Amino acid sequence: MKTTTLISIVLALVVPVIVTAEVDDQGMFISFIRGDVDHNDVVNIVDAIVIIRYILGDEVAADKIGDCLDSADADDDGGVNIPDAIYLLNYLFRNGPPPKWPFPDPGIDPLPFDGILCGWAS
Ligand SMILES: [Ca+2]
Ligand SMILES: [Ca+2]
Repeated sequence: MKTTTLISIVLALVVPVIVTAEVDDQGMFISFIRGDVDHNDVVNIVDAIVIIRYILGDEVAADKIGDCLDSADADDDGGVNIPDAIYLLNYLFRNGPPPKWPFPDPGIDPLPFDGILCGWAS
């Protein structure tokens, strides 16, 4: 078997899995503001509280985040955890670094395949 044939077979098997895991024909990534967890166009202490409540399993907090878990990943490390809430609080009250892009204006995550998504809008 030629190397190019083998590469084609591997790509044919792998690429559709990646694509179907992240994109379907009905949706796309949606614009968001990182740190604006409750999607009211303002980043404030409520967003940090929503992150903490989400981590603790609060369903109301999960509903506020909706299908944009990426908005809660304030430090854009691909996970939502206590450091994200601390990151926001540090920004809000201790002159810490702002949430990673997209912030303060809405946008699409430049690295959308980090395991956390914001989408889909059809
Ligand atoms: Ca907010
Ligand atoms: Ca994070």
